[in-house]
Amino acid sequence: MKRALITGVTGQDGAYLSQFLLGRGYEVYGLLRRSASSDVVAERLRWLGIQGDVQLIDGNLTDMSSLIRALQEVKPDEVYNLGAQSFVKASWNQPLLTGGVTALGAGNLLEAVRLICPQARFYQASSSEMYGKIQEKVQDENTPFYPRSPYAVAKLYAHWLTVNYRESFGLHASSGILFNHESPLRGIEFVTRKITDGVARIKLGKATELRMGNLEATRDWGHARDYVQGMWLMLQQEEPDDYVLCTGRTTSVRDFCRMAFAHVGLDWEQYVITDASFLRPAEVDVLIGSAAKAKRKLGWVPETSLEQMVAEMVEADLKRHTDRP
Ligand code: NDP
Ligand code: GDR
Repeated sequence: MKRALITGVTGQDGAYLSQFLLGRGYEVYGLLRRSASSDVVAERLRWLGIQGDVQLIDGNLTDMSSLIRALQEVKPDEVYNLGAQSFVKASWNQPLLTGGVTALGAGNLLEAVRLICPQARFYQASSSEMYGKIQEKVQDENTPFYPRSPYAVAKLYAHWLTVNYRESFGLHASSGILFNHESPLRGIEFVTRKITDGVARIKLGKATELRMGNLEATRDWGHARDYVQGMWLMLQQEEPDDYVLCTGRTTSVRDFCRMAFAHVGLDWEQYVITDASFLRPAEVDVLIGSAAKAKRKLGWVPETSLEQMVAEMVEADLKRHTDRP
């Protein structure tokens, strides 16, 4: 039986990846950072009905000793580094914490893997945010990076360190440059979930408006369930490498609003209000990727359409608000 250690196991991707790996017969271990709200910490694993199947180990990406201990205990075949301060907007308010967790945390983990279990295969959660200020119409593995936030700068450090540890020490370390992916388990602060939650509240009479930032930004949105399979596929290859995962379709925040409100028969323009407090000091205007390499080498293609995902997310939020009045 293979053993996997996942950092960020309590997040959206950690939950879906755990479910996927358990389905493949893996023993799944997740790094859990200490929190005062420990009752809600495994909420996403609970949502998927797998909270009892994932073995949680205390640790923090900023505490190298805890990573060493976790690796010694688990002896993993595969390590997935999904842990991060992942909310772009918050990274301007907490740039150093973001660097500490998202950049140096990855460094801590790579170094711990090198020392404790250099045979383990390593996955780094890189991001399309690294492209930032777009210089090419469609982004792929060869597109130059131009990060536009402290978060993206931190991700770039972790990305290059992953490449460097592969080239310097021969680690089987791969980096997935993933474009935005969403689901009913997406954090509420991210735009898609904020919208579907807002739609559900308005539909059920619990709110009358939805305050939003930049409606013109466009993103290449896929479903997290599809993307975690791509992560796993990267680690099954003989040679480590870097891969873009995306859908190849871009949609504006405005159109996402339109689709989500339309799903419950409402006109978004009656409810959405723009509010400058949700704007960012610097914006990533457009993202649209090409996953041609992942398709060719991994046989990976996303299965869920944007329309299906919007419907799934709105329905899940309607249910949440109906179940919890
Ligand atoms: P989430 O924000 O949902 O999850 C982040 C996870 O990181 C949580 O489990 C969180 O734990 C954990 N974490 C935060 N700080 C630490 C720390 N100091 N030590 C250990 N763990 C920590 O992110 P997603 O699931 O959406 O994304 C997974 C990864 O993929 C992230 O690295 C993200 O930056 C990256 N990514 C995401 C994309 C997306 O569209 N979703 C696209 C590209 C990259 P806790 O529950 O305690 O807060
Ligand atoms: P992003 O995701 O920054 O792309 O990072 P987010 O959903 O936060 O923003 C997407 C776009 O929507 C615009 N926007 C708003 N965003 C939020 N959160 N709230 C609003 O009210 C709002 N109004 C408009 C934003 O300005 C932006 O243009 C996500 C994270 O998961 C990262 O960790 C990951 O690396 C990237 O996706 C790929």
